[in-house]
Amino acid sequence: QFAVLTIGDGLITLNPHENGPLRFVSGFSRKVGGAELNFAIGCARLGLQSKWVSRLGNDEFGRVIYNFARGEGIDVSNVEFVEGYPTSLNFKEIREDGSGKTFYYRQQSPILTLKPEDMTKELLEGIDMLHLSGVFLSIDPGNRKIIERVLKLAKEMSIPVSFDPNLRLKMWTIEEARTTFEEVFPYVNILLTGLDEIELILGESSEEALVECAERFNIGQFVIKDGANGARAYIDGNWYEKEAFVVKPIDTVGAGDGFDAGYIYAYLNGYLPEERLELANGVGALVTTVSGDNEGLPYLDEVLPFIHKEIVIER
Ligand code: KDG
Repeated sequence: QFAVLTIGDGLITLNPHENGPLRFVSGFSRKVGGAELNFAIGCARLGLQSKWVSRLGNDEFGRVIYNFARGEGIDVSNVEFVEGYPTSLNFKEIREDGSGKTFYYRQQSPILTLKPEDMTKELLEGIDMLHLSGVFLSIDPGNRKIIERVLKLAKEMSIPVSFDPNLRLKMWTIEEARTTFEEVFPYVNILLTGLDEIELILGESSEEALVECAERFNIGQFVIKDGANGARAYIDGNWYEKEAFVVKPIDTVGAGDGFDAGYIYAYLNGYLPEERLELANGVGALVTTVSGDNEGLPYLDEVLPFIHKEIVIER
């Protein structure tokens, strides 16, 4: 199978036992999250080889995340435990419609110890897609050097790059994000972005503005996720569109990461543009039906019958 590589913080994610404002919630379930890790899990479940580069605290929670990732079949040979940096936490607030809010405790994330020198040719050997996200970049300005190095290596080695801006305005300002994305976009082959976030990044989200951005940075596949309204993509001069699947969402956090995994799986396996959007929509939809960032990520034999509306008899 094809191999993907991603880099990012792993978090202990605390899912609330009740919906509504966090200040009234007293019970939480300890789960695992992190945008790039969710992506890596999504890819592994679909059957891709999935490598995740990270740093974890040398503590109980670090072990939880490591064992979880390993249990999902992710290549964790580039995940290290570091002293003096506690594993990051994320408390989630969930509203009645399933949408979520994050409250981070990650000021001293273990991933601050990752260095540009950790990005090597050897790390990228055999990789078919390098997937990066704005979350990692938002953690520390120093991470730009790491991303610059891995992007240059990927270019040298002709490895395509997918990127999800994953704009987190609790982590950095829109100005910082914009300046950083200007540096990253020229390396990106596949951009996977939410409609609302690209509107914040570009200041508008008209079709002309999206095409202008795709052309300015020479982004071959410019994919727009719009949740329950479906997804669109501008690919080599043409627009493609696919409606969303109707589900009853209970926790939408992580749906975008699932969408990305579905899209990249489909692209690597030669699916046509509309089929890529369809699989990605299917993965994203299924994520929202289960509590937790990644528990709902489907295996291939779950998502295919779902998107083709096949009846699965279980008895
Ligand atoms: O996409 C899901 C993420 O938002 C969540 O897992 C936490 O990585 C995370 C982040 O920093 O937002």
